[in-house]
Amino acid sequence: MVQKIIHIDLDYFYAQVEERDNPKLKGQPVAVGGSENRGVLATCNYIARDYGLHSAMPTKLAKEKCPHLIVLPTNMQKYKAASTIIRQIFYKITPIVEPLSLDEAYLDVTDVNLHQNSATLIAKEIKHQIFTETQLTASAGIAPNKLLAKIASDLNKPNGLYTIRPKEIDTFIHHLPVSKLFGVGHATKKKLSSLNIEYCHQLQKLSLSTLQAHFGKFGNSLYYYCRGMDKRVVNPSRMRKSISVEQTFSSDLNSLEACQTALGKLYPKLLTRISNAQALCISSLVLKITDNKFNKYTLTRQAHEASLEYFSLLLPMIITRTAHPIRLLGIGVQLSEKENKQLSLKL
Ligand code: DCP
Ligand code: MG
Ligand code: MG
Repeated sequence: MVQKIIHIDLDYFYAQVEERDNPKLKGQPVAVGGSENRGVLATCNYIARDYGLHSAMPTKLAKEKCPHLIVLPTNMQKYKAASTIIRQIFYKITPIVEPLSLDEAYLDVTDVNLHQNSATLIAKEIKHQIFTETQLTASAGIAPNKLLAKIASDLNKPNGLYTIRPKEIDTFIHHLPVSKLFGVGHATKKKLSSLNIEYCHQLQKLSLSTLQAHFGKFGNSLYYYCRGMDKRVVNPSRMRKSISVEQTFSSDLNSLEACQTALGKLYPKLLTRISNAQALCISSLVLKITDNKFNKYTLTRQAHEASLEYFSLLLPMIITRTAHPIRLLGIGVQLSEKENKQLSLKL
């Protein structure tokens, strides 16, 4: 049974939201990100990309390449509001939705009885609904598996749609650069290019055992990916349910004060992880400790933001559960898919 997978990804997401909300920005190079002093671009529109700008580029360098670039600060509340709407559109089509980030998801529409089960027409409808409800454009990739659907959604960006039918896979994959394959980052690309491999048809010539010898377990995936094959299923529960950080101390902590200091150091790390995960909504805070007798304690409290003040307030409540010094401290958040409009992640 052939799967029908749609991958949807919004175009220059943060910058497009800003453009939508301020029509004066239309036609100008626009980026969203940090300041010129140490900041980087979160993203930029396609006009700015023509100047060679891209996500994660230092803002200072971006301004050098494109002096009339307009750089706006991030406004996560607005991006999350748009994300909530697009997810609701996905869930109206099928419950088998795997969100990858705020602007992106896989949908398994194999058994969706809409548009005579044409995944391409379903994708068109999703794009149309997204535009009607958010005035934002998205790109869609339609293919028999996740690997190809994601590659396809990137092909005609912005506002693109690209379908790879089962019988087209061999031709499509033949001249595809290996760097487009899932999991092939800088290091793997370099290793492959040292083996004179740049395209999938060249990679297909390597045996499974050769690939395993060079790349370990990932060699196995590569063997199938370079043939356009991918067994990964759309996993509706993949979105992270919690995010945490912890530290085991080289010498045990003997006082509440020492624990508060340790908490202060762990906290920024937690914020970074939350921000990287692009989580929609916090539902509770979690603290955990292990004392030097290896007794473990956990404290969970409902909360809608990860504030240091609340963690500090909860800390004595968990510390007093043990009479022994503390060897490990962990803090974290539990996440909820449901966005509550008044209460949301505050960084
Ligand atoms: N993002 C970020 N830092 C990065 C990459 C992305 O903060 N290094 C944010 C900003 C993007 C959003 O995530 O708008 C979505 O990321 P995408 O990779 O989907 O990129 P865009 O949607 O911006 O552009 P594209 O049109 O290529 O999808
Ligand atoms: Mg995007
Ligand atoms: Mg994306």
